[in-house]
Amino acid sequence: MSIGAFAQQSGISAKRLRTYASSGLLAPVAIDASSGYRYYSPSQLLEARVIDILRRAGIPLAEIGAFLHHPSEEQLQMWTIRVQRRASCSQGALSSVRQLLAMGEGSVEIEEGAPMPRLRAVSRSEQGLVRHENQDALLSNAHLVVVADGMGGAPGGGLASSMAVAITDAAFAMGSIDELGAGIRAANRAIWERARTEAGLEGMGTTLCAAGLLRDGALVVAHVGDSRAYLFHGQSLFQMTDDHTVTAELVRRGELNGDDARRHPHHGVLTRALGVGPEVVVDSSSCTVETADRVLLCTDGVSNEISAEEIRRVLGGSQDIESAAHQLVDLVISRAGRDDASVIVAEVSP
Ligand SMILES: [Mn+2]
Repeated sequence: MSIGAFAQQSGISAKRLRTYASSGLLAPVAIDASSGYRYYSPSQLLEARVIDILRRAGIPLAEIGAFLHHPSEEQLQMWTIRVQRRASCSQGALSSVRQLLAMGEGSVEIEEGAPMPRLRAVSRSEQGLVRHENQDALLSNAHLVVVADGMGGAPGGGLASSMAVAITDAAFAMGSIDELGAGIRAANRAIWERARTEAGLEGMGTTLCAAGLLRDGALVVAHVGDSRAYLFHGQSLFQMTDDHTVTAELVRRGELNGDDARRHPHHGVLTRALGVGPEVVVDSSSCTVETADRVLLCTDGVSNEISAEEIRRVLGGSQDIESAAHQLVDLVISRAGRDDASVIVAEVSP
């Protein structure tokens, strides 16, 4: 079928079909070498419909690509939770604006006695077998949890991760998601400056993953690299971060499946880290949380050894966060992982 006929049959414009193709989705079955005309097969109509419906639901094209390779009920569930959480965040924001406007000038203050949720956190970090120091750094307080996984050998790696968590902590005052992102960018610049001016520190860098509670009760997550944040709500586990690694990006584009990624020669190679350049792009997201929701931050020494399903079972099966943190790290140790392994398990409490 010509692209025009396919567009008519599928109800998707030719322009959008070209966009999908350039994103690695729904490639034409043939392209005429001389004219450049694209041809589609009628058997691609179903896939075209699925792609277009998911896109209209706000799912990024990269995630759609990975889903088409391995369609799963789990992924649909995760998207459902995400869509619900986005909607409730937006509704919350709109009703806050309504309240603020109704209260008028001078009302932009925290109500006295208004319940402000807190995080209660437990950290555990275990040194790996490869190095002589643990280069993971962790920080937790009532409103912020941060993990960072340093790289670049001693002493740079450990210094970079400690600088990253300290600067992020200093910048975050529960104000906004932008404040958290700005703190992480400030940490990036500080590490980069120090790495290029101080002897023996060149090449140091770090990942960073942070989750903070805002005054309005929203949870904001920001990260660079492959340290992860998960939200455990009800009995569902939702990964809130996408790894910035070569293989994870190939998987998101649908060019590699998860099993092959583990054996890929570039497995674990970061595409973003703090300290490697003057600027860094920070990914961030936010959601509403409820009392008893649990947040897990972990470094790749954990996520490389245990699966999301194992994490879900531990978080769902443990009485308290202390035992959850211990069980997670014990599980990693039982796999004889060679990397530093760190977790922070936090619980939202009133
Ligand atoms: Mn690591």
